[in-house]
Amino acid sequence: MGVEKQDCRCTNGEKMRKGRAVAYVMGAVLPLLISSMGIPVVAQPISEAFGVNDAAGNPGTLVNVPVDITNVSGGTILCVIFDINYDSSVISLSAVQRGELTGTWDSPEVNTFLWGARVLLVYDGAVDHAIANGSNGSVALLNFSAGWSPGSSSVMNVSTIQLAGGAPEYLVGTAPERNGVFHVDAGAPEVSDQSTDPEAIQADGVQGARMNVTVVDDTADEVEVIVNVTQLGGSTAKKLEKISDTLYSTTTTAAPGTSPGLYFLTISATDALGNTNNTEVFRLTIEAPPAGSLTGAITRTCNGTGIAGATVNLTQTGSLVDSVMTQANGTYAFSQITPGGYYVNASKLRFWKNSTAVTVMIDETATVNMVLWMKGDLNNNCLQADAGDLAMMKAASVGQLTPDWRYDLNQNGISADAGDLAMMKAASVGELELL
Ligand SMILES: [Ca+2]
Ligand SMILES: [Ca+2]
Ligand SMILES: [Ca+2]
Repeated sequence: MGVEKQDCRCTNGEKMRKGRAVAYVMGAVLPLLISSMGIPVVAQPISEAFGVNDAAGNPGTLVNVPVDITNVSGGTILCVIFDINYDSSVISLSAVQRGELTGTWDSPEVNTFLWGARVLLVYDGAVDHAIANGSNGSVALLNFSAGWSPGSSSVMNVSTIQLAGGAPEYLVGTAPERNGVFHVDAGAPEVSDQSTDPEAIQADGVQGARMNVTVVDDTADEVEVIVNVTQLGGSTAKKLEKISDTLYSTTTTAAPGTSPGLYFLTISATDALGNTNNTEVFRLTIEAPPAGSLTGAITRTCNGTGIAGATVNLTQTGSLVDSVMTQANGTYAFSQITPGGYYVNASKLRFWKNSTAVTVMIDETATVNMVLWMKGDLNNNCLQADAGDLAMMKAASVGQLTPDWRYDLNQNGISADAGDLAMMKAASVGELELL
C-alpha cells in the first residue's frame, strides 16, 4: 500500500513512470480481492463515474470540457490523477483549470504526450478541502483548442484514474471511465427544399400557408430555424417546429391590408455553436382577398343637390372600417371592402347626420344614397332659421303643429320645447349658428 501513498503525494511537476502506473492498477484491485476474501480493509475512495461528456467547438475556438466525478464514496479524495487521450491532429490541450470541487487545490499539473496528456490535481494541504463523500461535480476543466479541420472529431478517453483517500492509509481507488467525443463543427446548417403550401394565400388574416424546409447540420439536434414574416404582419422570428430529423415546419397568414405580390421570407437556421445560414427564402404570393365595393351620393333634402365635403364613415359592429369625403357633386366610393354587413354614416356641419345599413357582396358594388336635412330648415327651402322655420317652431311649441325629430335643436329628446324655440329665435337673428 506504500506505493499509493507515495504517488498521491507526488510533488507538482513530478512525472510518473510506467512501472508505477502498473502498481496503481494493482493497488486498486488488491483491496477488492482482500474484501472478497472476507478480510476487513479500509475502504478507498471510488465514484460511480469519472470522465467527460461530448463537446463541440467551431474551428480555432477554445472549449472548456469539464471532467466530472459522480457520487463519491468510500472516503474523501485528496488527489486525482488521470490520463486523457485525444487526437492531437484535431484538438490540442491549451490548459487545465481547477474544477468546482477542486477550487482551492494546487494548480493542476499537466504533462503532454503524443497520445494525450496526464493531469494531476492535489489538495492544498487543508484536509477540509478534500472532495467529500456524495460529491458530484467537476474536478478539472480541460481547455481544448479546436483545430482548423471543420467536421473532424477526436475521442476524449480518460484512463488510469486514481482517486487518493486520506490518512492514515492514503489508499487509491478508481472509477468507471466516461468517455466523450470532441467535434469540430463543419459550419452553418444547410437549408434546402423550402416550399409553401399553398403557394398563394389571401391577405385576410385567416388563410394559412404551411412552410416546410429541410435543414441539415452536423449538430442537427440543436438547430433553431426561424422565418421572418414581418412583411405579412407577423413576427421577425417565427420559430419552425422540428417535424423529423431534418424537416422543419410552420404556418403563416397574411394580415388584412398586406399588399398583393410575391414575398421573400428569409429563413435563418442556426446551429448550437451559433453558425447561421440565412441565405434562403420562402416564396409566398399574397393575393387581395375577395371584396366588394360601395358607392353613393349624399344630397340635400331641400333641393336634391350633392353635398361636397361630407364625411362618410363605414362601420362594422361599431368599429370604423374606412372613411371618405364626398366629392364636389356629393358622390363617394369605398373599394376593396370585405364582404359583410356595414353601416354607412354621413355627416356635415349644419346638417343632421344620417345612417343606413348595407350588405357588401363579393365582386358587387352596393349603392347607398342618402339625404341630409339642414338643421333648422323646417320648411325645407335650403335656408336655415328663416322666418318660416321660426313660425313652424313656434306653432309646434304651442301644439298647433306636430313636431318631428328635426324640431329638437337642443337634442334633449323633446321636440319643440322652450329651449328649441329659443335656439331657433337666436339663429333667426344671427346670434347663433345651427351647426
Ligand atoms: Ca454546424
Ligand atoms: Ca328654411
Ligand atoms: Ca328639445
